Amino acid sequence: MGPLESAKKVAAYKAVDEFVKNDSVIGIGSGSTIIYAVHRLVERVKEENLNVVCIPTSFQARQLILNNHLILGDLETYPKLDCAIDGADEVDSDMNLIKGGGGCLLQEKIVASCANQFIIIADYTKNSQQLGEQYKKGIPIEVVPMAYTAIQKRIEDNYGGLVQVRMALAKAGPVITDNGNFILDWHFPSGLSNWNKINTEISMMPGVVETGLFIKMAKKVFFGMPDGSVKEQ
Ligand code: ABF
Repeated sequence: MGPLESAKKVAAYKAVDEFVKNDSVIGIGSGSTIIYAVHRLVERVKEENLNVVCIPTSFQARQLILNNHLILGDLETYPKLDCAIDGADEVDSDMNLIKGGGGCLLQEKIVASCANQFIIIADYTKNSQQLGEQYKKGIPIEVVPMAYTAIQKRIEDNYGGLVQVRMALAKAGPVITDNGNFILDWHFPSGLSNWNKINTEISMMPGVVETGLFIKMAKKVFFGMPDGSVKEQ
């Protein structure tokens, strides 16, 4: 296993060991780092006979839960979670996150908002002073398809930068989210900092379903470091 994968693994294992308790309801995020968290959860369920209900944040997370024979729940039955564990694309020094590189931001944010504790697991490449310092793919914004051009132009006019529709791999058409929407990726100009205000303004634009800006939602971030240690923020 290379240093990046090892870093994801140590962060995920530490988060699961610290935050998952018996008789709890846990949100399961999306991406590659969460896979290690699920592996650790499976180990603990077997070793400690833990009773844990898992709430998915995406089709991928649902498959992960089912394939690992964990207990699958949903927000209708469990609207209050003890904890949600998820990855991130970037974390700044104020605990602002960019999420949604994998396209699952909407359900991730809904599940995180229902959790008493929202915990982020990430490798060292996600650790930034300011958003945009490490992550170069922009801020994902999930939009209703008919509104995408209007929102694209409004964001560019209001804040600058470039807003692109996320295209499927073969570029045959736009990526469609688990919720039937498009994703815009906003390559924002440097120098922006008032993310709380910007997030509120963009969220208010008709047709915007959700942004990939997670502002001060995370209680704790575990960064796996290249030397095998875990840095906590
Ligand atoms: C999800 O997966 C996202 O919000 C984020 O885009 C991504 C992180 O993936 P990885 O763990 O593969 O870096 O949590």
